[in-house]
Order: sequence, then C-alpha cells, then structure tokens
Amino acid sequence: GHRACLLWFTGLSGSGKSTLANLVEVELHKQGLSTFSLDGDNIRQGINKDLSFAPEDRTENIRRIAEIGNLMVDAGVVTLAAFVSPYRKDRENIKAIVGAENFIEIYVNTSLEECERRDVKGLYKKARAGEIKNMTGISAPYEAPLHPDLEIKTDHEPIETSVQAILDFIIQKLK
Ligand code: GGZ
Repeated sequence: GHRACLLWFTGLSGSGKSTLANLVEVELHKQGLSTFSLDGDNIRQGINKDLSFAPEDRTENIRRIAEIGNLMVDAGVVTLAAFVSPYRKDRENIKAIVGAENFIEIYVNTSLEECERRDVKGLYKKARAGEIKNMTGISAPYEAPLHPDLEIKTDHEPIETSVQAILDFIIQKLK
C-alpha cells in the first residue's frame, strides 16, 4: 500500500493549479493510487457557498477544506487541493490540521502578468475595471510561500514538464 497525503496547490487565479492537479491525479490514478480532487468547483459551490472572498471568509474556506482533506487522508486517499489560499498563516494552519508529515505544499508560481494575459474567466479585467473587489493580485494580497515543498514556474515551461516534476517529487515521497 501507499501513504495517503494532502497535495496542496497554491497560487494566483489562472496560475494553472487545477489544470496541474487534474493531470497529476490522472497519472497517480493510473499507478493504482486512490485519489480525490478538491477545488473551487466542488467546494465553493457546495459546502462553502456561504463564503465570500473577504479575508476572514477565505480563512474559513481554507480551514474547512483542510478539515475535509484531513478526513480524506484518514480514509487513505491521496487528496489534491487547488485553492488560491493567499495567506501564509492559513496554509500553516492546514499543516497543523493534517499533520506536517501528510502535507505537501506546491507553489504554482505563475507571474501575475501571465495570469492576467490568460485571464480565462475575465476576472482580472473586471478587477482592473473596479467591478470585482478583493481580487487576489490586484486588490487583495498573495503571500507567496517562503519554503514550499515544491515550486513550479509555469511561465516558460511546458505543462508536461511541470506535471512530471510534481510526479517525480511525490512518488518518491509516497514510497
Ligand atoms: C480570487 C476569485 C475571486 C477573487 C472569484 N479573488 O481562477 P479561478 O477563479 O477558477 O480561481 C479563483 C477562485 C478562487 O477561489 P479559492 O477558493 O481558491 O480562493 S481562496 O483560497 O482565496 O479562498 C477565481 C475565483 O475563485 N475568484 N473571485 N476576488 N479569486
């Protein structure tokens, strides 16, 4: 058997967290691991639909996700979580909830310039126009990890290279 753990992807909106997590999950699943992904689509529209993007609500968002992740890890599932999670203290709290030995922090370091260029959902444009408040990187802070387990720079690297770097790291870690 393998060890379960919580793989936590942090980074700006549009940095590629969910895309990377989904590709990594497919590969882990191919290797016979039991996996599950948590992201904004299944969390912010469900259990956390009462929460906004104000700082205290983001903190509560991350706390609840960490508790869910902890249950999943207890159930033996390799859990992938992709959330902006902009506050350092909130990410420290995840580690305290699931245990440092079960927590892998992956910093998806895509420049704001590149995220804004991609602007998949048009949120940056709206934030620049003042139509959205509290937009991370524009009108709300992003506190970059100081000592992530892994840092992925997607700006000038093909996605396959990033996925492989993550797999190489976690496979040796899960052995
Ligand atoms: C940041 C926002 C905002 C604001 C809506 N700031 O690219 P996306 O669309 O799919 O990912 C972003 C997602 C962020 O939700 P999280 O639960 O990951 O945030 S946090 O960890 O900070 O609680 C983005 C969209 O929701 N979105 N408004 N103001 N991202």
